[in-house]
Amino acid sequence: MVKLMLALDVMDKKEALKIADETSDYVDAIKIGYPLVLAVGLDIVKEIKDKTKKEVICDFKVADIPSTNEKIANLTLKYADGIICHGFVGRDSVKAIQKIAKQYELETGNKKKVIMVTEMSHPGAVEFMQPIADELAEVAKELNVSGIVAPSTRPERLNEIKNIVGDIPIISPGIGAQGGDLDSVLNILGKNDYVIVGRAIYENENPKESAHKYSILLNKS
Ligand code: BMP
Repeated sequence: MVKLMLALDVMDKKEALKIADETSDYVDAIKIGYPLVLAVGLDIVKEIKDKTKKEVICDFKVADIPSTNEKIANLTLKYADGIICHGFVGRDSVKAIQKIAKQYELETGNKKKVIMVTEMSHPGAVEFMQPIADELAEVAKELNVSGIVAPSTRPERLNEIKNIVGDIPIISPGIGAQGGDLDSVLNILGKNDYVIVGRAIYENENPKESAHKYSILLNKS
């Protein structure tokens, strides 16, 4: 069974907590990014974790020099279970985040995930990212990151990237609002992988029902 990660890109605290709470029976993890954190502050990570007891991943697509990446990772991983970063900035920048994740793991005993983007799901990703995505996937494997991001909007590319990264878990956006074909994606992904769904759940008039529907579809995989 492929897992479900809710992309909680709403920008209101009450709404975020309500949706997180009412969908929590059906989602395996919650992804929080700039829209919510810039709107209401980083404390929302802890609040959502406390309320749902779910894994919370911060999607900050960190892409800076190693010393700045370290600072961002330090602030983020205090409460978040994982952080998403870019790999195109170079191995040293990713390793800086992995170093902080390791420190937190040693201090707290809790696993902290460092997830690296390979190819993005939007049309513009074919311009600059797709040509280097296979190499990024090789780097992800070499660095033994905890997960990679790869697109559900291009199942053929998802498959190629999966073949490169092997057993590194994939978190894959593009199902729902971006029009990705769930059946094709479920033929590729496995039990350690996640499908990310955002708007199709939180913009639905009944987010709980929508999350339930996706969980049933994924259960059949
Ligand atoms: P939605 O299901 O509403 O399209 O949301 C997808 C989520 O995944 C958003 O949070 C977006 O920022 C993120 N995302 C993406 O869509 N494509 C990528 O390549 C990488 C992402 O993190």
